[in-house]
Amino acid sequence: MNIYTEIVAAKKKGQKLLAVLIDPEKMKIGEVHSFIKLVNASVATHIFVGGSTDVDHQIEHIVTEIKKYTILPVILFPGDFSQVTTKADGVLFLSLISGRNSEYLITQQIAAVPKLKKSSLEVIPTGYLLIDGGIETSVQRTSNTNPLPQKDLTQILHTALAGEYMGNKLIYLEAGSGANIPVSPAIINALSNELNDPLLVGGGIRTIGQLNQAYEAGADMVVIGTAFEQNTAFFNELKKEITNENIR
Ligand code: 1GP
Repeated sequence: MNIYTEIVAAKKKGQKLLAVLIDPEKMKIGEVHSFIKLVNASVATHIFVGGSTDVDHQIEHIVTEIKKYTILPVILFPGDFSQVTTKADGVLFLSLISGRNSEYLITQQIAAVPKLKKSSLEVIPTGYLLIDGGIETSVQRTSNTNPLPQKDLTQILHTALAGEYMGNKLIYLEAGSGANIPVSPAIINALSNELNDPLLVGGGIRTIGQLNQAYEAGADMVVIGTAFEQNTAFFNELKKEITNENIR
């Protein structure tokens, strides 16, 4: 499986992708099977696993359990290097380029190398931008960086383009898990017009309307966690009502 090649191919065809985010701190091992059954029956195309923290080091167990029940690509979305496990298919190798904390620009990346070297994980360099989602989110707290205000469109655009010029293969706009305000369609639109990289958008997307808005504005992949955690019926609602026929 080449995860990145498939994302690029979907973008070329205009197919939209949906990642379900599983936070290892919020899911118990015993809940994984039934949750993954719902994911498999839904329109989701990818599973992301990770969180700002994983105090009990559950991620490897959770990923191993997920892999038993699905053929969807399982991609790590790590809050720090300790969340890298060889049991997944790939890893978003994140650089928090909206921030100025060297810990999340290079230190954590170096710390991840010993595990990555020994693994067959597909490593996908990803420029990660934290955008103000209206509340202080855990990614903001943990990373100790300030989000970019949504009104600073030029700064957001230039940061994303710098991320692309630096060689990142994906650009990820993050309003933060549980954000009040998702990344605006205007920002998504401006970036998708200028970037070559596939564009991922997540944080605070809870409704079919918001999901469709993000796709229509140019998001190639939307990442949703909280809405599925809080209401598993959302999987079915999406299936019935999603207007975007291009989603797999
Ligand atoms: C993925 O952090 C988000 O980018 C997930 O956000 O939990 O608000 O869906 P939600």
